Amino acid sequence: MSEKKEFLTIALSKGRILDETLPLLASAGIEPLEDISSSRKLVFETTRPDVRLIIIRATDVPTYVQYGGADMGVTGKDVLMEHGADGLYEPLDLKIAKCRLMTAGPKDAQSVTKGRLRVATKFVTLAKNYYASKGLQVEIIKLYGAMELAPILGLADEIVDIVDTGNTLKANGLEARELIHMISTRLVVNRASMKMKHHRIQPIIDQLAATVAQKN
Ligand code: PRT
Ligand code: MG
Repeated sequence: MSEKKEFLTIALSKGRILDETLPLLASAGIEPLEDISSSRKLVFETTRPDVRLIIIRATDVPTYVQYGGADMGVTGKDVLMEHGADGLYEPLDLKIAKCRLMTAGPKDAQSVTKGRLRVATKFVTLAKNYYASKGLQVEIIKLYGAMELAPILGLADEIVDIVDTGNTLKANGLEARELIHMISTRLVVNRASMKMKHHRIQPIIDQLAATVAQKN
C-alpha cells in the first residue's frame, strides 16, 4: 500500500483559522506531535499514527482536497464559494472564524457614480455574481490583499471583503454597506475518500460535530 493510501491526510489553513481548529481536532483525538507554530514543516504527524496534517494557505485547501492530495480539509466558506465545490463534500460547519462578506466604501460617499462601478476585491467570482444579481454591471479589479486601500487611492468605488469587527474599515475611512454572505469555517472531504475511507472519516466527522454542537 502506498504511503498516500494508508495515511488519512487533513489539510489545515494556516493563519487565523488554525488556532481555533486545533482544539476541535484534539477533541477527536488528533493532535500534532510537534508545535505547529514554532516549526517550518508543512507536514505533521499526529497522536493518531494513521492521520497526518498538512498546513497550507486557506485558499489552497479546496484544491488539495479536490485533487485528493488531502482527504479532508478545513477552510472558510468564503474561500469555498469563490473556488467552487467540485469534487468536495462539505459535511460540517465548524462555526469558528465567523465573519461576513460585505461590500464597503468611503464614508459619506455620494452614491451616484458615473459610468460603471469599480469594485476591488480578491473575491472576483463572488463579487461578479453579487452585483449581477442586483442587475449591476461592474468593473472588477482583482487584488490579493489590502483591499481597503483601493477606494482611498481612487482605484475603486467599492470593495468586497471580509468584515469582522469593522475596525479595519473604520481605520481606513470606510464603512460596510451590504451583506453578501455570512461566513464560517467548514470541514470539506474529498468525494472519493469519503467512499474509500468512510470507516475512518465518518467517526472523525461525528466527533467534530458533537464538539461543535456542545460549544454552540
Ligand atoms: O491573509 P492571507 O492572504 O495570507 O490568507 P487568507 O486571508 O486566506 O487567510 P486568513 O488567515 O487571513 O483568513 C482565513 C479565513 O479566516 C478567511 O478565509 C475567513 O473565512 C476567516 N476570517 C474570519 C477572516 C476574518 N475573520 C477577518 N477579519 N479573514 C480575514 N479577515 C480580515 C479581513 O480581510 C480584513 O482585512 O480582517 C480584516 C477585517 O477584520 P475587522 O475585525 O477589522 O473587521
Ligand atoms: Mg487574510
